[in-house]
Amino acid sequence: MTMEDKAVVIQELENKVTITINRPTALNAINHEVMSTLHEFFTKNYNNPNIHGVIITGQGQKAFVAGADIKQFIGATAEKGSEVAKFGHDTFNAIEQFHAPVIAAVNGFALGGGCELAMACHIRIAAHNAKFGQPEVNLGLIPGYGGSLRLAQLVGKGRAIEMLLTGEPISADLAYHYGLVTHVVHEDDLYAKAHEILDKIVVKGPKAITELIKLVNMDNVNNPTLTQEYNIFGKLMDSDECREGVDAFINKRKPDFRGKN
Ligand code: CO8
Repeated sequence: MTMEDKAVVIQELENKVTITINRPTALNAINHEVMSTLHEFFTKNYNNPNIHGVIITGQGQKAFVAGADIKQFIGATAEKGSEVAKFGHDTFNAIEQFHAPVIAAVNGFALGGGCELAMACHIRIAAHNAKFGQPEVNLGLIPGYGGSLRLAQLVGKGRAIEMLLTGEPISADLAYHYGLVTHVVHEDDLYAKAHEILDKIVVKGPKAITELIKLVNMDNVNNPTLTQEYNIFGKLMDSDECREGVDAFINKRKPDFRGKN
């Protein structure tokens, strides 16, 4: 298997790791291979002193990550749905609690699980063409990787609930205005900006950096909203509403949710 065939490409240079989600034909949607590679990296390397910082991005010009792979939702039971969502939670919690800074360099669509991946990172920066959203309601679903909690934490409850209930994406500029990202730059400058931020952090005391990351994210350890979310996600996945939403997405038509349960 060449590097180009891998769903996630991990490169290390001078103690900084770049993780690229590499499924551009599916807009970098998160399948099992993507999630298990992220899980392995962030759990195995926790406290690895040789890793001073991480940048996560998506391959290509169009997407950071357009969500979980919807094509894998077909035929899922409630139990399987909760199990897959919980594995995503474990992975994103490991990112949030990582000992070194993790920056999301958002280079296009960050939707559903993609927005949730960005929100699990410590810092988010965006290219001008980035779009953020939690469109799960279009599928008769809710976020399954922590979005119900982290979006409200980052943008406030009022903005979060409008984004969650309408499923409408927002532009990079609005995301900046909401505080969801801290910088919006030209596409060509995105990685330079991510490195510039990391370079400011990696020269600081690493123990202090780790303790700050833990303190800022302490409320999310065993947070009940997170545990409820993956159970409810599973339950909704095994519903006619979700089957209609997924079928509509795959067949490129508008869903008709009325009368479904
Ligand atoms: N999953 C699978 N395939 C995808 C996804 C996705 N999330 N997003 C895009 N693709 C595929 C399309 O099906 C299409 O494939 P094909 O060429 O074979 O038809 C290809 O990528 C290109 O996409 P489009 O042709 O649709 O490109 P457009 O520019 O017309 O539209 C959009 C781009 C607006 C991003 C559109 O693709 C879209 O709406 N995608 C879905 C976005 C979405 O709903 N994301 C949320 C998914 S649910 C989720 O993330 C829940 C997280 C918790 C999961 C818990 C575990 C089970």
